[in-house]
Amino acid sequence: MSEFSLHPDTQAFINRTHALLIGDRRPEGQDGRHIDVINPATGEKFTQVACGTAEDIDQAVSCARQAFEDSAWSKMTPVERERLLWRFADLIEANAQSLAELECLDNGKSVGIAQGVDIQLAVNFLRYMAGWATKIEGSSVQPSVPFMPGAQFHGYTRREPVGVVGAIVAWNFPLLLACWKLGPALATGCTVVLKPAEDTPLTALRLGELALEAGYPPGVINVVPGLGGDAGAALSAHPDVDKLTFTGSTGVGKLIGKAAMDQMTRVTLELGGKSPTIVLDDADPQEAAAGAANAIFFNQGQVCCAGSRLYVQRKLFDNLVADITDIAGNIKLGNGLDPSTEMGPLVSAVQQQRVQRYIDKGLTEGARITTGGDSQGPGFFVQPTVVVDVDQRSSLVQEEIFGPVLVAMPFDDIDEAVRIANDSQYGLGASIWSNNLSAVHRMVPRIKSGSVWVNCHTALDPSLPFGGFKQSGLGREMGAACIEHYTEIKSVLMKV
Ligand code: TXE
Repeated sequence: MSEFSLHPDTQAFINRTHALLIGDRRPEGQDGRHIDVINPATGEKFTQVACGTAEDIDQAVSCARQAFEDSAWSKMTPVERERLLWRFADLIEANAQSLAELECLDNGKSVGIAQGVDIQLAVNFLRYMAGWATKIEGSSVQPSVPFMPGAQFHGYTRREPVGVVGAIVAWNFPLLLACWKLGPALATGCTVVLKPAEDTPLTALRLGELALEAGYPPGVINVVPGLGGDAGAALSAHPDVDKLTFTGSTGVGKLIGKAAMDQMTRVTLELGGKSPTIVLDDADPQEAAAGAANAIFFNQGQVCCAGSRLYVQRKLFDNLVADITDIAGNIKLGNGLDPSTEMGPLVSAVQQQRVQRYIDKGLTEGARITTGGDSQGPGFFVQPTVVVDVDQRSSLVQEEIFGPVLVAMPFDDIDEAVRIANDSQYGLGASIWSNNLSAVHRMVPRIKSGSVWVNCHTALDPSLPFGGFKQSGLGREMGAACIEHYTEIKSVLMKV
């Protein structure tokens, strides 16, 4: 299929037919339709997967419900759940090369990034969550009930798995995002129906197979690729789903949130962003330039917390923009299967066109490009682009572009930096580049975002919760915080 050789497991996987995974069955979608899987580096179809429908979702949910109630899973001890999660993580690690190649073919990112970042983060996270399986605790209290004088009580709380989880994920980190949902669900004893994005269904299906191989009872993890408006909407409106967890656009997140509220389904939403990178004038200029470039160009800018707005204190502005322009201009674009590639294509023609439209609109509004600005093919490539002379209220600065486009603006003092950094409907991440500890500590509480990084950007650790303020979402992934989102709390009061 290309001049690059693939691991035999990757080739074998591609050559197979890709049905849905419901329990341990592999049905075709009810209406027999398929989703073409396109290699973003070439624009060519290289395989196809079954396209699940609302009826398939219904079957998967009922399978997940049965598995949730079946003693093979519901009576499994926390220690056994911990061991299973470790086994699952070990299997992912053992298959890292082929999973990384599948991610590359499906999403466009380089094999090196897929293996070293996506898969490594996923494995670390699953192992971190495995530890939580044995540490889910309630608390005991000393109740006194005023209208029952003299009575003695034993009061305590329990945390119980929320039940059947509907997980809908985006295409920018297909395997990692799926694991962010699977980890807490499996640690707490939930079951899952996972709907991957239509652009990137492969690693989700492979994860489902590896979960069965690890020893999860059939039905604990079900994978139904399908279209958002059909399978996705059916999963979000399903009355027998207890919790929805979503990563994707803010627009779709709101639809899912509304559907969830109609059924009182628990919901966590990890949505869009327009995260600021703020460079103070005492920062190490070289580190800040490399960091700011990586903050936006990593994963082709298709990162929810990408540092897409760069604010630089005026003294440093011109030099820093020149350095980033230089870095961006030297990034080697190419097929992610080529080890020398530094940046792959965007995920789809739709995304490529969307990003290009933003750049073109910016130009008509008077913005100036210091490097990049064009798309190229074959494949869905967009050059790393740096834009200056932009207005803070323009669409380039206010809207999520989700591509390798950096807008850079100067500021004069910290108050201005905080004000323009917070001048966004989003609040997912922000980074501050400075060696002035006191300035950093004064800024951190004033930044309205779920994560603040200092002298780094998009640095993730499983123990730190990740999620958004404002329109960037509801709830948190990772850390102890996510356990709360996958459990219900029950209060027990016993008169003794
Ligand atoms: O996302 P969608 P799209 C942003 C980014 C990007 C834009 C469009 O700006 O350019 O969104 O991307 C499923 N009910 N982000 O259209 O539609 C869909 O099948 C239920 C940022 O690809 O949000 C897929 O599985 N589900 C974001 C998932 O939602 C529905 C990452 C995400 O797709 C649905 C991705 C519906 N009605 C895009 N419609 C981030 N910040 O990480 C779609 N889906």
